[in-house]
Amino acid sequence: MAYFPDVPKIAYEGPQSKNPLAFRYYNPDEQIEGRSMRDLFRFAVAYWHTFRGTGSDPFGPGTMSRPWDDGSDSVDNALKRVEVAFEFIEKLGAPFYCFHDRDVAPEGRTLAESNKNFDVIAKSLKEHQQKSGIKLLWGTANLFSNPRFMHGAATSCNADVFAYAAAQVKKAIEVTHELGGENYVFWGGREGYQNLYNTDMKRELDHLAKFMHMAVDHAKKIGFTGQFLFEPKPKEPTKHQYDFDAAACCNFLRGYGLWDHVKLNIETNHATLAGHTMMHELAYSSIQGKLGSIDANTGDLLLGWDTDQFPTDIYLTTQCMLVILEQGGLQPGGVNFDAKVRRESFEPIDLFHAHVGAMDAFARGAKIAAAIRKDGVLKKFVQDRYSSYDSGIGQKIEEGTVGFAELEAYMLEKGEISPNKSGRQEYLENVVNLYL
Ligand code: XLS
Ligand code: NI
Ligand code: NI
Repeated sequence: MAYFPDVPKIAYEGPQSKNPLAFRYYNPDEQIEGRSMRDLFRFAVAYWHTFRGTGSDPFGPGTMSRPWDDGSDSVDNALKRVEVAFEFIEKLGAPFYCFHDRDVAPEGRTLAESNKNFDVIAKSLKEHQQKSGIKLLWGTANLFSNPRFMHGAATSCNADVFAYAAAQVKKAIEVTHELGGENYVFWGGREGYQNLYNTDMKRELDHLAKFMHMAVDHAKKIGFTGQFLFEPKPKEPTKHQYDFDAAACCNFLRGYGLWDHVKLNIETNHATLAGHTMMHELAYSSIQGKLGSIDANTGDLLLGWDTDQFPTDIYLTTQCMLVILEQGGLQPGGVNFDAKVRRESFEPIDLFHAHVGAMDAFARGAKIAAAIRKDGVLKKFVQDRYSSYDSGIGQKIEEGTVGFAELEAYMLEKGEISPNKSGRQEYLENVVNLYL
């Protein structure tokens, strides 16, 4: 049975095409800097938004028309959704998908029943993966929807909640492993706090680290060699999330001995909520050797929450790809669309338009970034800008062969600095525009 009977397999038709159900830039076999677009992006469809999103908001219930979905949280309905999901992903031509345990399988009345439901769905997911060749980029666990997680999961004040979350993550890692998942993501659903009057921050942070160590240990025990990823987000749902931004996450991983085990999954909308650009968060993670994967979406700069929109802005995707190409790709991570169609875009076809446009935006951004990199314009400028450190006193500073005393002697003798040069920001912004 076809759930999207009017949608053919999405094909690459080139930039002149006006067909909304065709790629104009994403051409999976085309090479960018020695890698096919398929392998460079490793695009993934987010199960939660695309197959579970209802379009509800604080002012009203869902709006989505999903003719295949009976609206129940039954195993049968979940099994049918797997069919829908794989038809969608196959027609789209995305090589990967991502899920939370509770997106794919319904929560049961007990943990045992939830695990059983998850196994039933995992079996079907595996069969569909084998048939289609679509792979799992990452799995994760939903440790935030159920009311038991009101105070958080690993950072809950209730030790039983920590134990429950551990059991859930244990199972989620096992299923991710069974499905050949290449990464496992921690996003701290409610790992943060609202008010310090009732919060022992030190204990909560210690517990979060303990939890992640347990996950790493369990992965080792079962032979899961996928990459663990920590996803920064500064607020929402809690006022202070412990995973605020890339720098805070790096500090946490370093301080708690998790550095060698965990990288970061960087999301655009979270970056902007933290007051950063996506490019800043990507570059910061990358220079730390911690850029593992991205959640490719975008926020709305006029709204202060996680609107999770599909990325269509070519400036944004160009900036993302400048950093991603510089570090030689994201593998074993990828580009996951943690994005949802607007509540007003309620028809199934909107899901295709959204994903096709986002994949194209990334492909176009990559081509632009590759052209900028080929000409070396930005790189050369930056190299020149710091060239005073390539020889003379600068070189000695970088090598660590001088201290304050030598620098004072140097400056006393020289008297005044060599003149500063312009940062040329406006010129460089114009240069980037030449490539768009
Ligand atoms: C929520 C997060 C979430 C993670 C996966 O804001 O982006 O969707 O990506 O738990
Ligand atoms: Ni995300
Ligand atoms: Ni998000």
